[in-house]
Amino acid sequence: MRGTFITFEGPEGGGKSTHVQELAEQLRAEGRTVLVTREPGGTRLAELIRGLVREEVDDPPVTRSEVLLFLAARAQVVSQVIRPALQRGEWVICDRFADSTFAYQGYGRGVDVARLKDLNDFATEGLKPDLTILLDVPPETSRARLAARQAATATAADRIEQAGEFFHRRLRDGFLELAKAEPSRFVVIDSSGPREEVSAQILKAVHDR
Ligand code: Z5A
Repeated sequence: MRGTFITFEGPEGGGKSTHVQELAEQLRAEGRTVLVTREPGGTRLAELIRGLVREEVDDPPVTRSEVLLFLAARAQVVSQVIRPALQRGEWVICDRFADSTFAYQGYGRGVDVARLKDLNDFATEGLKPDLTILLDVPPETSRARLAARQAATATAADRIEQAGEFFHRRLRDGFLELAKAEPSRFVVIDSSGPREEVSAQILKAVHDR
């Protein structure tokens, strides 16, 4: 028996972490067994990789290393966490997945997206989400939300958040292009509105599918 695999994608500050938790609670309230995980992360090794790719250092990973680090983290979480849960028939909700590699390293950093798709298939053994919710926000909203959160929590922007305006515009356009190419898998939701409205649209999209 196979479970249901839902991923959340989009630029930073789109509300993925917020809405992943809310959707999980709503589905649990309907009596479903839900496993929540995130990328990069979700296993010991993948969480270590998360720290490595985000830290601001003098010798940051070159783009090829960055790709391989994200894919190594994905291979771990897919084989140790996501596939076993799907095989148990559970619902799995993942905060970011393969489309983040295509958007950030492909559209953002300029790596050939077709090549990334091949490498990603190797890492995931071809696992694809049943539904991908793209929480779309313009870069201005993204920046404003992150600045507010950083001020509230006294934290600094990480290495990837610090990439320039042009990078962030390219990756947002990249996400929208990925969604356009696979309309049966993606639902695009404007996440710049009030949180309750976004949450209701997400639940409706899940029920509709
Ligand atoms: N990355 C990559 O390059 N390649 C890959 O293959 C993968 C990832 C898998 C992961 O960092 C980084 O790795 C990420 C992509 C890259 N790069 N960056 N930068 P992360 O997981 O820490 O970062 P994130 O995924 O971008 O998450 P985030 O910054 O925490 O954003 P979010 O999860 O989308 O949003 P949130 O935390 O739920 O909300 C942000 C704030 O906005 C928060 O204060 C909320 O209370 C507020 N919020 C949320 N919704 C609303 C609404 N509707 N109105 C007002 N305020 C709201």
